[in-house]
Amino acid sequence: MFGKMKELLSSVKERVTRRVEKRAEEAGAESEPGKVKETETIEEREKPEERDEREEIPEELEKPSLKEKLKRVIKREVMITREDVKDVLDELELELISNDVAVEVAESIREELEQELIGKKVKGKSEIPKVVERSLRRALLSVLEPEKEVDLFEVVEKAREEGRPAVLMFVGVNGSGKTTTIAKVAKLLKDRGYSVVIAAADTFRAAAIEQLEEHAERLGVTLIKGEKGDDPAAVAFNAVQHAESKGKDVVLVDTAGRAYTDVNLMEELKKMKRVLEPDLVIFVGDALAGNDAVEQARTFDEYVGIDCAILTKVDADAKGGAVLSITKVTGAPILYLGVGQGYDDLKRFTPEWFVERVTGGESA
Ligand SMILES: Nc1nc2c(ncn2[C@@H]2O[C@H](COP(=O)(O)OP(=O)(O)OP(=O)(O)O)[C@@H](O)[C@H]2O)c(=O)[nH]1
Ligand SMILES: [Mg+2]
Repeated sequence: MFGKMKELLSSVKERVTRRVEKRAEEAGAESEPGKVKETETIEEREKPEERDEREEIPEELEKPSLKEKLKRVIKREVMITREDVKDVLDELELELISNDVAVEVAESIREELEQELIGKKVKGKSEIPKVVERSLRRALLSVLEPEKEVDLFEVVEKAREEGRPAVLMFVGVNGSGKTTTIAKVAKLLKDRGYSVVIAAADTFRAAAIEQLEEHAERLGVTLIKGEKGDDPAAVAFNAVQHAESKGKDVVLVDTAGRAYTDVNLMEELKKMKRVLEPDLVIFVGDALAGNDAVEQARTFDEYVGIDCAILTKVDADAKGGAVLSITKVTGAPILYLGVGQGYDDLKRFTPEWFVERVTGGESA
């Protein structure tokens, strides 16, 4: 998961570090040895082996080797300059884009990084990669910050307090994983003790209804369905009425996959939203579609307004571009990631988890 993204970020860290180190070395080699010594850190001076050496050799006779000089020089404070980072960040921006990161998101990450890095003072070899990593984390977190937080369970609880079922409507293009995700969410909610009704409002294909029937049966949740070709809004509305009359907690509305370029079908979705007044419109996108998933989200957001997103097939996604881009482009948070075909393959998403994962925390 996200292997390529991780590689790319780690190479940025290395390259910036090497640049800054090299410049520090060059600057140090030009300066007086005495000056260099002044900036040695306490830690270095206290190293017992070096103390021993100094005791043996009178200070005025001590001629440090070039290697040693460089070792000391690297302890000096250096300021990161535009020169140090420019090429690397140029490349990073392009590489992010070729990793399916949306252009505006890649630009934003680059700008954040420039602001974070240029002018920053770093001291010592070990501090440079840490500073770069911290800056990377901040830049990534900033594009993952939604306009509004959404918590699935809070939404369900709030509706419950109001004495009505929460209505969650799932939208997305063909094959993005809506039906599978609904089954996973139904399981998640059921495991938490909520009663769930699924509305088979994908009346476009008979097979879609059968697919949901199978899930509902296996999960032990109620399915409200119509016939192939029925008005999807009417089927969903029936499901909500059923849930209201039976005191159920949540209605999950499956909708037919549709091309986001198909104006009629997008209008149909708009109508469904008007009739249902869902608590959440959840965009389901296939992470493997990369930048196209981001464009889909943008268009669904423009037409119907999306409150949050779930990205699927992330188990096979090396690039991570869609995951990194969707929130910045739509303002909507990612709630979960689909990480397999089983009912439990739904992972809670947080920006911190993602950033940790791609910037190479040990466990990631
Ligand atoms: N590996 C993997 N496969 C997934 C995941 N989510 C869904 N799939 C698979 O993707 C395929 C399509 O999933 P569906 O749930 O039928 O997609 P849909 O959006 O309902 O499709 P339509 O109703 O035709 O628009 C199925 O083979 C799923 O098993 C996931 O997180 N990981
Ligand atoms: Mg489906």
